[in-house]
Amino acid sequence: MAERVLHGVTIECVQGNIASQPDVDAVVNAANAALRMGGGVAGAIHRAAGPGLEEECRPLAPIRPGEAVMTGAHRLPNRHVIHCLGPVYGRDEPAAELLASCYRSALDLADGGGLRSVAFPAISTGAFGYPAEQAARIALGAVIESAQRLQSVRHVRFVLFQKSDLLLHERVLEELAAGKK
Ligand code: AR6
Repeated sequence: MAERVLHGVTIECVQGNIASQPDVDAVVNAANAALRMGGGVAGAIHRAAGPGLEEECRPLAPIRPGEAVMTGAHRLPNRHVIHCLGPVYGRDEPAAELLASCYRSALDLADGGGLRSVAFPAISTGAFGYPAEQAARIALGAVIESAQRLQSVRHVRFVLFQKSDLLLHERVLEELAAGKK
C-alpha cells in the first residue's frame, strides 16, 4: 500500500472493491450518463446500494462527460455516492480535461458537503477504454492539484480492482509526489 501526504491530504492506493470501503464518507461511481446500474464499478455500486439509488438518480440524469453529482449511499456503508461520467476514450474530447474534471468536481462536491474522505475507482479505464497509465497520471495529478484548495477532505483513496493497476498507481503517485518536493 502506497500512501503520500500532499498539501495536508493523505492519498493512498489499495487493491479492492469500491463497494466495500466502509471507512470512507463517499465512494465515487464510474457512472453512465443515465445514472443507471450498468456493469463494472456502476454495477457493483448499484447492486450493493439497492434499487433506492437508481430511484434517487433518475431526476439527476442525464449528466455530461466530466460532470459529477452526489446522492445518498442507500444500503452501502458510506454516507454518499458521487457519480462521475468519465470520457469515452476516442470519442469525448478533450479527453484529458474531461477526465480531470471528474476528479476535481467529485472532490469539490465532497468538500462542499463537509466530507473528510473519498474513495475513487480508476474512472474511464474499463468499458470506456482510457489507457491505464495516461488515466492514472491525470487522476492523481488532478487530486494532488485539488488538494491545495480542499478545506474538509483530508483522505483520498484510489481503489484498484487489479494488482497491475495498483502497482501502476503506486508508481505514478510516487513520481508525482517526488516532483512536488
Ligand atoms: N471496484 C473497483 N474497481 C473496479 C470494480 C470494483 N468493483 N469493478 C471494475 N473496476 P468501468 P468506465 C475497475 O468499466 O470505464 C459501466 O458499465 C475496472 O477494472 O466500471 O468509466 C457504466 O455503466 C476499471 O479499471 O468504468 C458505464 O457505462 C475501472 O474500474 C461504463 O461502464 C473502471 O471500469 C463506465 O466505464
